[in-house]
Amino acid sequence: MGSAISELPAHRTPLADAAETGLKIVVVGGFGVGKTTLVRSVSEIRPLNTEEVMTEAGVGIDETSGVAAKSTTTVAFDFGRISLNDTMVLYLFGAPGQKRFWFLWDRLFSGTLGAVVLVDTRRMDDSWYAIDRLEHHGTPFVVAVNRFDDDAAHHSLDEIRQALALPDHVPMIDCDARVRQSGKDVLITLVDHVYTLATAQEATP
Ligand SMILES: Nc1nc2c(ncn2[C@@H]2O[C@H](COP(=O)(O)OP(=O)(O)OP(=O)(O)O)[C@@H](O)[C@H]2O)c(=O)[nH]1
Ligand SMILES: [Mg+2]
Repeated sequence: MGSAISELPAHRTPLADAAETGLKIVVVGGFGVGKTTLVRSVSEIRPLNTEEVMTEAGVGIDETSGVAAKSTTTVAFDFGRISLNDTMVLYLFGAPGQKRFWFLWDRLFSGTLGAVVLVDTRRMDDSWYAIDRLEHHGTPFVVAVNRFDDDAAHHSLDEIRQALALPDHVPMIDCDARVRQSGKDVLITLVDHVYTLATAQEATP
């Protein structure tokens, strides 16, 4: 089904007239794992970002360990759009990663078809909250490992699955959030997963 995703220019593509099914996807994960970057790289419209510059006032509050080069942070959410085919459109919501904004998450999940949990293996603990909330809501999700260049450890997906205690049925995929095709592959994995779950449910008497 993934191959149906149309190749569209990166910005300001008008929504097709035939578009009738909008599917909401959220991108969650810890602080600075690349959620905004992913929404930006795959969106076919200029994405809405609510980025604020991190200032001295955030020292001691914003957790910048491991992401020293980061200068902005999401304070509400990111919003982008990608067309799966002529009729189906994904609406992407990137969640804010910092703990002080996590109260927004539960509302963001309402009406969500599925979620991408972005993981930075250098700061794996930050992924727990996202996985916990999604399991609580019963939202289908996939785990995408955003490989940063300076991650020397380079854990395998199996090792990461074990570390996160993820059941076998949760799909995992490597990605580079900066690369459009890589981000699209993540979304295709999620949509395929949701589709498989839905057909399995239909088959159950
Ligand atoms: N090297 C490398 N840098 C990345 C990658 N993905 C994101 N970045 C950079 O990492 C920084 C953090 O990315 P963001 O997209 O702002 O992270 P976020 O998850 O939205 O952060 P919050 O909203 O503050 O939680 C940015 O400077 C990105 O350019 C990646 O795959 N590799
Ligand atoms: Mg962000």
